[in-house]
Amino acid sequence: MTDEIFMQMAIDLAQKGCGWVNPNPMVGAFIVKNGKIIGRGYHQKYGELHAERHAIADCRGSTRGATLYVTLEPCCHHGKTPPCTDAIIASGIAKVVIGSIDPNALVAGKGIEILKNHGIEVVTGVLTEQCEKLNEVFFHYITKKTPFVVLKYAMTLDGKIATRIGKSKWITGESAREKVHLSRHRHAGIMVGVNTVIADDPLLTSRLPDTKNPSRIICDTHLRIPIDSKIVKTAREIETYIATSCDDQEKIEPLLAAGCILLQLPKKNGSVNLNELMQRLGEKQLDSILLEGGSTLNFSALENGIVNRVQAYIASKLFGGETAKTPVGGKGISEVNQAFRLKNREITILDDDILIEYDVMGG
Ligand code: AOF
Ligand code: ZN
Repeated sequence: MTDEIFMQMAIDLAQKGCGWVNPNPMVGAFIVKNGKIIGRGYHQKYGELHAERHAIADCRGSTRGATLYVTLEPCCHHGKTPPCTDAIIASGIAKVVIGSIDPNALVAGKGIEILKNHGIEVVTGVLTEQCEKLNEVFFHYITKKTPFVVLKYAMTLDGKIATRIGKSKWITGESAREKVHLSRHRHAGIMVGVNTVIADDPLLTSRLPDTKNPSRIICDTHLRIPIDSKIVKTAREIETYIATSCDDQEKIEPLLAAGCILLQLPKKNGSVNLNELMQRLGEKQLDSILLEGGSTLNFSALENGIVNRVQAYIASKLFGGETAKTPVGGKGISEVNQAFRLKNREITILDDDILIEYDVMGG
């Protein structure tokens, strides 16, 4: 029972690294001696000290004989920092309680083995499910090498994302919108289709204090993005990728001059190949993407199997209108058994609105 309490505290502490550590994992650690907490630490920023080293450095008094609680198996490789197993062994810690095994091939059980070989008692399986959930993005990215994609939309209770004349500000209330901005901070990238840029001229930034802006990815097969759009005008300050199949130098040059990064991709069914785009973004260390529409790109993303989660914000409003847009457009399916299947429902109430989240089966 005490093990679970300390592990839960380590999970909560790890979450402080959210949005700052990508594509590395969020990790939290507590060091306990004679039932008392003597040190704590978490992974704060990408490329900096790991949680275990922060916790050891935080200890007042001797760590000899103490127990380390850590949400992820300690690393045993020389990366940007030396192995945490070295620091644990040197500290005289007698017992290590681990939440989840590190799927990183450089670690993957080897960290545990090294600790055991040095006579340290290792306990695994404490709040494993919660620790895996904490790092579902990392677990996905380190094994698949492509970003974890979250398809997010806000719609009215009658399933519209805009009125019949295309007005969409605002569908949901303040709390839901705040959650979306926090979500932008958490994800490495935010992706939209060029039609959304043309229609709304968005900035796609996080408006909350102490948050970071995600890289922006615009799917623009024919390079139709307006050179005077807010996205292009701010491309020097915020990393901006334009994914395109167009090789017209006259269109490319002004975008490059404005600071955009062009990703040249082949076409698939008439638009940019999204599977290849995900590979390329993975190579650029983007571990997670918030896909914010529009409806054509949303369908295409589902059809190409790149979506891992759906986040649907449902507002306490009704718009009506035969032609008012819905979240997922495109060609659609013809038979019910062709539906994209969802599982693991989670519901959050946000004042008058509701957030429903699902995992995409096979995603
Ligand atoms: C972290 N923070 O607290 C722990 C990590 O490139 P490096 O040297 O920072 O190593 C990254 C790997 O280290 C990461 O993929 C994971 O396998 C392991 N553990 N990483 O960034 C931490 N404990
Ligand atoms: Zn480490």
